[in-house]
Amino acid sequence: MPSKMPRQPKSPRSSSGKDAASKNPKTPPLARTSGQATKFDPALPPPQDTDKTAELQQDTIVPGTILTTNQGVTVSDDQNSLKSHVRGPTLLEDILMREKITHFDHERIPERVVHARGAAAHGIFQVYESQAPLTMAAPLQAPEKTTPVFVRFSTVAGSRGSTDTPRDVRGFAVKFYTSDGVWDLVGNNMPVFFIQDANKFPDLIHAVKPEPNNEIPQAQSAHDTFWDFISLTPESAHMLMWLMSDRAIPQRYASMEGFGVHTFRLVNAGGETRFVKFHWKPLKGVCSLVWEEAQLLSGKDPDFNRRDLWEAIERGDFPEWELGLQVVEEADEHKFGFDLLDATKIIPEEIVPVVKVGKMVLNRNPDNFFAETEQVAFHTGHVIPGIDFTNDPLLQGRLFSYIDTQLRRVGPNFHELPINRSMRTVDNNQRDGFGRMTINKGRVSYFPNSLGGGCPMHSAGSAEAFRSVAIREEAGPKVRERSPSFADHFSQATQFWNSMSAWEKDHIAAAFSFELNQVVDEAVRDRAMNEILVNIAPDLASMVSEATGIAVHPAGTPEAPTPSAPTPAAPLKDASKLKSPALSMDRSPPTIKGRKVAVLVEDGVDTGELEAVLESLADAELLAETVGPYAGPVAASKGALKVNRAASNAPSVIYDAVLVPSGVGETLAGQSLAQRFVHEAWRHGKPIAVAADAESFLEAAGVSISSEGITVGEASEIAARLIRDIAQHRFPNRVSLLRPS
Ligand code: HDE
Repeated sequence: MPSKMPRQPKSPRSSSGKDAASKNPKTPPLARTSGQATKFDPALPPPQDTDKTAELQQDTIVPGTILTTNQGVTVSDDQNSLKSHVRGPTLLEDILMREKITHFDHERIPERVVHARGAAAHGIFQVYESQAPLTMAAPLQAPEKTTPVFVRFSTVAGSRGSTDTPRDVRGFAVKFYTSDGVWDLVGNNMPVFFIQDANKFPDLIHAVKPEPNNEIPQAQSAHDTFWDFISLTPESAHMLMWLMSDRAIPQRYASMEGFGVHTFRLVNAGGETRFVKFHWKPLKGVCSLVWEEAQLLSGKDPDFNRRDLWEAIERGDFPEWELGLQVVEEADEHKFGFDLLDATKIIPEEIVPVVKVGKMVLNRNPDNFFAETEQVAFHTGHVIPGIDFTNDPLLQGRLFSYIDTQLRRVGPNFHELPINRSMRTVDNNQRDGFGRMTINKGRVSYFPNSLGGGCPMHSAGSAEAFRSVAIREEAGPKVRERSPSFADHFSQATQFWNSMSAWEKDHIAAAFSFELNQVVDEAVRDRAMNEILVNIAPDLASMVSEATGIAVHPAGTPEAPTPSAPTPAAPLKDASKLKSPALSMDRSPPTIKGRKVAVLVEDGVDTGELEAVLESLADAELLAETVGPYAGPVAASKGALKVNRAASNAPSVIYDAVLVPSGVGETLAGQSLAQRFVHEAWRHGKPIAVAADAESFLEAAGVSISSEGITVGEASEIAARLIRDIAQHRFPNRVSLLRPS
């Protein structure tokens, strides 16, 4: 029989909702106190408050040996339907077949309207020091306390079955199972957004999604409708810069930054409130792919990012991020020259530093993709005491949209599903609906009541209850308008451009050129150039103009656009000097742990040397794989050597670096597949190290030996030099993407 994990009740909590143990070490963890909803069998031991894994186990099924129906009846034969005779028609009476097929017919739920493709993992969050002066938020109180989290990364535009590596924004959604209830920080890997008002979201998404007549193209912004919308929406200029940068093609989820995007509020126990922007800083550093690599990966390994996340966690190389806070005092709200409520703006880190207050570690893969990754339901409105909202009109719209979408996608009782349910017992008068799981006892499901002793009661006087901050709103007429303080659409786009290194500018201009070369409509191309790019940076516009053939209309000519067109409400600032160095990715990652090296092997490889190389790479915490002509053995100097991967199945784009040991160069030089392998690695800026006898192989592959990050040397030294070069991530100056040689 399939067996459930040992049965435990859902975690009972103290009525205050705080982890009693963390306050008073003498109190047994999670002692049951009066006032709290209890489970049917209170005699069973409660799980640890902080252990979501244990809590999930009560719904985790381990496969057994005996096949049953959904009603628990043992099945004798599940491969043949019931027929009137051996060659006769199937009978309506075949309850076994009907149950099986009907369930199958209903296996899918609607995919997310955006962010459909994603991957997720469990983990924990721990604060470094109490942030009680800033906020009551439970995970930010005590360093000795861990809060379970479930994090889902996603792309936006593609369907659930699309690829991991399109040019796109990545979702970075964190569910904290806190002792005060669930808190969702539903962010992205970019700190700004395309639009300022939620009312435009359906337009944006309709424009970027596949075009409605033919559902083409999948998971791409490089098409007419996206650029039509964007070129008419100057508020998107800043986000467009992020999207055209390599941030839109992250190398791995573990090397992405995350951002809450909106300005939120922190609230402390005294009711004081401050503005805050949330950041996630990856401890692996911020690293991206290059565009051609991302495109190749889409075909060769569409699961590239989710595979990396899964495998890293399986081998114990846990992805980690620090939570950063940018805190702004209420009194400073208007000192920035842009509006904190405008989600198209960042607060440069050089102006308000990001203070790192805690760490999140992802340490467990889900057991079941559907039950966890697909059914997880995030909502920006899932907040706990200590966190509150601002009037950002994008955030305000999200507060409506997420609950609405979960009701449609997962159902009214989505909060009861194991992956969504609060670690704190839920107790209210909401009842019924599809798939209700709890059996709520008693006659009373209303308030006020006397028959239920007035329970469950409001916690009006409790300091720990959620109550919205009593912000004093300005008086004014009810309007359907954008605030004039949201009118500067270009300064921060220019600031982004100014903050980039030369190779990053090259990649951004190449990305714009790729996209606009894909756009067919001449008016859209023209508008993207002359209404948007020209207003961001003239040098960007001329680089893209050269690579697309779209003319820049000189100032003073009839076609010349108005700066900040089409409807500037304020004069365009001189942004040419704005710069925020923190925006650049031009820095080496702090660790090389877990990077993958392809070691190309063939008949004739020197076994001793290969073993030494593999040992050096392993000592540096790199993952080396031998890549041969096929997955079987090659004839090495000391006999048959089983290789890890066949070159036909393991393209260079799945590796970070390539090494060619001695004894194989000549053979490889005659193989077009091997040549393509190193040529691509070279084009994509990856470190390459080859033994001296493989120099001619590099030449045959069209690799410029004098370029940075290429080592040709003695067998004893190439591994060390490759390790040193891997520490730089890439050598992006080798090949211009805008003007490829
Ligand atoms: Fe979302 N967004 N969004 N979004 N969003 C959804 O909720 C929406 C926005 C983000 O892994 C939907 O469960 C509106 C900004 C992530 O499950 C939906 C607006 C940011 C995820 C929705 C925005 C995000 C979503 C679709 C404009 C970064 C995936 C399915 C106001 C801060 C979460 C779902 C996951 C998902 C609406 C803009 C992040 C329809 C209306 C800005 C990471 O509710």
